[in-house]
Amino acid sequence: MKISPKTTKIAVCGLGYVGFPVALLFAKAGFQVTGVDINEEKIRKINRGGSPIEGKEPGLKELIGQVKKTNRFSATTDPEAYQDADVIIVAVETPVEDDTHAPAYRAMKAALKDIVHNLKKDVLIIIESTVAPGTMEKVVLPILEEESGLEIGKDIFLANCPERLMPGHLIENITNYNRVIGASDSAKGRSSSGRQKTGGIVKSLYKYIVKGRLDITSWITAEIVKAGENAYRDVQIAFANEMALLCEAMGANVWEVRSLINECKRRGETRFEALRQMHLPGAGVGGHCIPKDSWLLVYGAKGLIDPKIVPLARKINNFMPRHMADLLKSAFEETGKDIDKSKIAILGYAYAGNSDDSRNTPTEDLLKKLTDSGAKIVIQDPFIKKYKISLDKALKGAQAIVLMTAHDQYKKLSYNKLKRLMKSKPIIIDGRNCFDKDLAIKSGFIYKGVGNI
Ligand code: SAJ
Repeated sequence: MKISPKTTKIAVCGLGYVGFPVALLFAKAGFQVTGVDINEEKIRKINRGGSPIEGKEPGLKELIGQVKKTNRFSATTDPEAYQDADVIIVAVETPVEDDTHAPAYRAMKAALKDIVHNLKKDVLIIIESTVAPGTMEKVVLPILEEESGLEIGKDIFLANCPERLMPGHLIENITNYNRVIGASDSAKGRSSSGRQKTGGIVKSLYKYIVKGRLDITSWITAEIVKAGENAYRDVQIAFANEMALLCEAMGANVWEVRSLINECKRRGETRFEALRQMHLPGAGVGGHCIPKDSWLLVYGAKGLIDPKIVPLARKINNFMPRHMADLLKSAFEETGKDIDKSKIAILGYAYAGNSDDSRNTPTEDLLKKLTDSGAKIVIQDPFIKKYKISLDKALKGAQAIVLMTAHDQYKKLSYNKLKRLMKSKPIIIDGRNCFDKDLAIKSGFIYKGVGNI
């Protein structure tokens, strides 16, 4: 297969935070691209020139405008659109079950079924979704081969190239992040030459939108790298959160501790191994990736080994929203006021700052913890339609602020204005170090921050 914008037709399955910008970038690069998604409202919005992504996404609006002029991109709910494609990129969600943490591949399997029933020979299928190690061989390949009667590596080609992007930085991340391409030409004989052939084709395709390095390896290695890099981040964050709890217990400020730990180096030190990068403690870890990719990683080794640190990191990070509720309760005790007669303003429902993405948001875990408190809870978030109320309205008559998300809007609040809006002895529980503790206390607030009480 020779990749060229003039001849190669691309279909992108799943038009979310990954699929939508990827489809647009390939269309901008000159390819004819069809987006396929089951959500009719989203399809209508996209074909009207709109975006399914509400949060701040630098360059996305301009990119939509540029591509619209080319007529090289359209979206549909009809899986027959795959019949015309030479390359099919799959970017659907891959959550895990809440109880067992096993992969929940409903969307993935449904997408593969739609694809396999509209497949022509010599098609290249690329999985961008993050999956548990072993999924390409044990889930994706069997669905494609058994239902089509075609053979991977001979009649159709299969690779994985896990996405590496964050809401709020989508286009920049796709363009500049190095990427890993997993290619194996058949389950039977994973010949390195086969890998290079398919891997080479995928590389020649991604070169049109990715300026970062493109490394070719096997399916399983690419699966482990992606789930692993997110588990690595989760473990780093868990260490920061445990440090915060330790600092609270020992009466130190974790932010001062963190900056001094990260300064533990020689002057002018550049050697990577000598540098420390303690992550940010906070109110919890949300999003579609970090909270579940750790479980995808350990699922891959299910029954083979019993990992310790990755599940423990999940436990520590899942505890943080509950810790926010505990800080709030202890602050109320200091005021001598009853939480059940009070209004509490929760600032931030999205899982990350300046994003509209609320998947696995830590705010939900905080709400669960506060449901029996009897307090009147108001949620404010400038990016989430349901909670788009004015800050003044949210804070008027509130006894406490619980800050869960580091939106820019919350970083410039005036303490005098807050005092005017809120009840006497007002409380600030700061889950993202957005407030200045000393200034808040000087202004008459009871302030408790994660790692800084
Ligand atoms: N968080 C902390 N402390 C930190 C960093 C993050 O508490 O030091 C929290 C955030 O507030 C958020 C959650 O963790 O609730 C996840 O934040 P994130 O910055 O990791 O954002 P994601 O999940 O959108 O992006 C991650 C990134 N993975 C890595 O950096 C290894 C991104 O590169 C991946 O592409 C993305 O997962 C993904 O799609 O897998």
